[in-house]
Amino acid sequence: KQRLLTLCTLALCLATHWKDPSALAAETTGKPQVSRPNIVLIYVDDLGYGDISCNGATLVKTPHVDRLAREGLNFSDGHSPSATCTPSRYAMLTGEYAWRKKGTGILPGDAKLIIEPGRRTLASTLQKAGYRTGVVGKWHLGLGDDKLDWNGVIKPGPFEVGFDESFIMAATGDRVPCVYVEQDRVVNLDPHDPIKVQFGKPIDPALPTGKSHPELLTVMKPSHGHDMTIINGVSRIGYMTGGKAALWNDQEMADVFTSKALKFMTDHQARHADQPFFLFFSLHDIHVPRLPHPRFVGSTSMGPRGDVIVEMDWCVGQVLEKLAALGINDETMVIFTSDNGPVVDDGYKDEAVTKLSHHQPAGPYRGGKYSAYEGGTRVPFIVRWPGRIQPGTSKALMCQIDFMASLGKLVGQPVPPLEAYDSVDVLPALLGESQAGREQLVEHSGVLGLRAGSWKLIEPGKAPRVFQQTNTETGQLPRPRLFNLEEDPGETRDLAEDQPEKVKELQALLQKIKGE
Ligand code: NG6
Ligand code: CA
Repeated sequence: KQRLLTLCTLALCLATHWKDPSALAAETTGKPQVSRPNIVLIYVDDLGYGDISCNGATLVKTPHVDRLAREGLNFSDGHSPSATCTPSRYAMLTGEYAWRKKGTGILPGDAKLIIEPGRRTLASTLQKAGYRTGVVGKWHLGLGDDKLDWNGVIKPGPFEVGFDESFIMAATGDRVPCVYVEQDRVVNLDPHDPIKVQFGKPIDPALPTGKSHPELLTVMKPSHGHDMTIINGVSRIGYMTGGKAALWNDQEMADVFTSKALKFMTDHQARHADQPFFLFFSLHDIHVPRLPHPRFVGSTSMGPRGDVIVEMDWCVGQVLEKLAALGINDETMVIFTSDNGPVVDDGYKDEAVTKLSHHQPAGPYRGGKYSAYEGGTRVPFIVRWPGRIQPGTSKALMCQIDFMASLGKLVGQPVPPLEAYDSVDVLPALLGESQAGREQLVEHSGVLGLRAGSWKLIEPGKAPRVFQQTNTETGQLPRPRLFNLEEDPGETRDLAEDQPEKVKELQALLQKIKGE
């Protein structure tokens, strides 16, 4: 009898505590419950924590992003998985830290796809839950295999890793090939003018490059690197010949990507409104070369770097306007974040340094893109879902690598832990129902850093104190470093010498996570 009573009490407990969280939200907000919202992931390139006005910027205004923050949850401790692009995207899409896998560093433009076809990804997880999925914008995860021919079918690519639709650029704006790839083909390719792409050595040494013919660089000149094939008056990384009719127009890129993103949503609502959609809208802005559309030129005092922030904000505004026009605001989760921290001079003479003034791209944090300091990975991180998420701010420790486990949980497709090894279900924090995010997070740049509680350990590294070309403080020293971010968010006081026990403890934890 006693046993029965215990069982009953237990059942009662479960019944009251295991309430469907979405039902709870519906009770509190009075709005209809949706457990499979549309998801728009706006992934900005190289945007720093402090580059948006809702996070303190004053020399540039970002009204549309600010609106997202006002109507959604603005996280102050949200991270990209890495301090550069390819590893961040790899980790976000696979749920596996990129440093676990060789070949996931910044990729050249002719790299083969680094995610194994058929492998579970964020996109394929959502597909399994009945979503139609699309990617628009920067890819930078490699395309094809050893036999890749840019003039034929480009495969494997987004289709093989969970996307139904795709309109992308292969790598970055500053490297070849400078063409768009729609579904699995180069857009506007003239078969009589085939494309050739090569990295390392020139395809035809007689052709002018940024290095040999700087007088041909009529639009923008490099400050370091970026002195190879000239396209649209800008020299790039790598060599490319042919494909003249297919070349993109840099100043129109934001418009092109935005129109494709809007079209994906409009078409979806017209043809598949019974299904939810996932749109990975991966902007080229605010990466170099920073060449905004003429209508944004001069919109800030900061030169092109400021102007492309305004352009990026316009892209966000277009998405929000479209969601409203389609009447799907309430049932759409918009995630706004960036693939790594900010950089000022990333290889072109674009006045970013001279016109920076008192703007702080990383906000109160030290370092930026490429750095082990917080500025490397602590990025804008905003989630809006009017039907479900209460507006506010959150200090929870968050990382994009957790989208897979968290969103999988949300949409009823929990991800088997071994298929997204490092992805943690932090759904309650993502929805603002809890202030507890990750217990620990490995930050990745040239070295690893470990966040645990208020502590941060940076592994010893061999890099110089500052990367001269980009003027980035690397955060690396030949010995471990320790900071208490609660008291010292700017990482100004290294406590490693004072607290050797703490260093040891965190080192042991990091070894364990690394599997060593
Ligand atoms: C670096 C480039 C930099 C940028 C970066 C990738 C040079 C000297 N620097 O190698 O300009 O393109 O790669 O940026 O070539 S990321 O955001 O895609 O990671
Ligand atoms: Ca980037």
